[in-house]
Amino acid sequence: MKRDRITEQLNKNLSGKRFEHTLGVTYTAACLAMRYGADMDKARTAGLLHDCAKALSSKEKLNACRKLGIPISEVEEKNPELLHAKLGACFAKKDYGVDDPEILSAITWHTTGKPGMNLLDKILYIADYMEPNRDQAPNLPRVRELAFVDLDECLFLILKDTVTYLESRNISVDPITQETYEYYKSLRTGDLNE
Ligand code: DGI
Ligand code: FE
Ligand code: FE
Repeated sequence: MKRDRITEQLNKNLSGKRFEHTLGVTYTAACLAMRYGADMDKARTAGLLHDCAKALSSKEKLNACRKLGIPISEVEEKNPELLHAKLGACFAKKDYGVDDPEILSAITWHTTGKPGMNLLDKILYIADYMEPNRDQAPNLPRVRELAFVDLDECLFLILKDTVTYLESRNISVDPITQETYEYYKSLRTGDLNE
């Protein structure tokens, strides 16, 4: 599907607020792609579709995953919101005709991140966190500056604040989020090799 059709479709499927966020992520991902020489088209399509499964209720997310054969972990069972990432990648392929494995990977990992993300994964993860409509997270000015200076350092800061936030609200941290945090923390100090 062409990007303009995808945009029309999403405008129908998502709430006004979610659609605005989606456009914010799309343009922020495009800016980061410019900065780091990533594929601009892939960054825009990934941004556009990253939350395409967000409108389903928790129950619908769980049911859709069961129907599509997407495995549900214990943490996902308790926090079905997490599933919108994997489900989003599945819908992107099935309903929007996206076949590119890099785009589908970036959508799959945009919520938890994963250790050793590739450039597009990182760009989408960071764009989702810092797009212009976001205003709740701490350290947003620093994150927005760092994103254009050092992607891995930026990821570390986002993951640190995310884990701190989840723990402060007694929300269970997904093991992949925790691993991702440890991974980008260890990259800074070189602990990974010790
Ligand atoms: O979909 P968005 O709201 O744009 O952003 P997102 O895909 O990063 O999802 C954000 C939500 O995901 C936020 O409420 C925190 C939650 N989240 C991120 N990592 C974890 C998590 N929730 C749990 N339970 N565990 C995690 O590790
Ligand atoms: Fe999301
Ligand atoms: Fe998002």
